[in-house]
Amino acid sequence: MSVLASARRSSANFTTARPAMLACVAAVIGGLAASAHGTVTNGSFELPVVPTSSFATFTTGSTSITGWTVVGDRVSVISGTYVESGITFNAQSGAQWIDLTGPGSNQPSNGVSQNVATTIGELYRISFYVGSATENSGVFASTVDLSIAGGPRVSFTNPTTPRTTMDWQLFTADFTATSTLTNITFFNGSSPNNGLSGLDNVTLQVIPAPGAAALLGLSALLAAGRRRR
Ligand SMILES: [Ca+2]
Repeated sequence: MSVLASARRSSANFTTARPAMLACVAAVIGGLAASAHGTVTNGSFELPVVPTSSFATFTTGSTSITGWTVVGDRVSVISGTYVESGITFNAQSGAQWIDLTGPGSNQPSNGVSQNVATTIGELYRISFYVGSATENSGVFASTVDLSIAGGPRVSFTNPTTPRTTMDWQLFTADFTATSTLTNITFFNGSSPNNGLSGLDNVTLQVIPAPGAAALLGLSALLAAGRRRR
């Protein structure tokens, strides 16, 4: 168990600590719930707002992390100003990120899951950042696993491990939707003795079909030709 994981066990569960703030967050959730087709809700893990320079832990089945359902044992949303052993565990985007290891747990089944609206037959690209750092022996190169539509877990490891801050590396995965709702689930892919599986800034975009892209290119050429004439 890592130092990071040990420290986080002492944190109070946020869901019982900040009712007023939760009410405020709920209002924001109302807006996000109507997210557009092909978008990831709360992909930057900015909700719920956790205490500055600290973190909040959410257990299995929880839907308190807006848009996501916690799977496995538990996970933590971390403030980007959280500091431990000289490392500032900064967010890649916004003020917060998520550690999928779960404090004091580190189970490979830990993660978060979301169903996104998709169009059957369309090609999508999911993009996300994996955060890594080095802290004594308990935090090292971090791995996030991704399963799309219940498919096999694919591992994404960021090998860059600074000692004073986190490095964030962008990864992408493409898939063709086979349903009007596609499940995306991120799991803790780090080894059990690693207290870090950092994830932030999950986004989804439609990749135009080759035919559509060619037509767009042709339109641009025709427009340019008209301008020259
Ligand atoms: Ca974020």
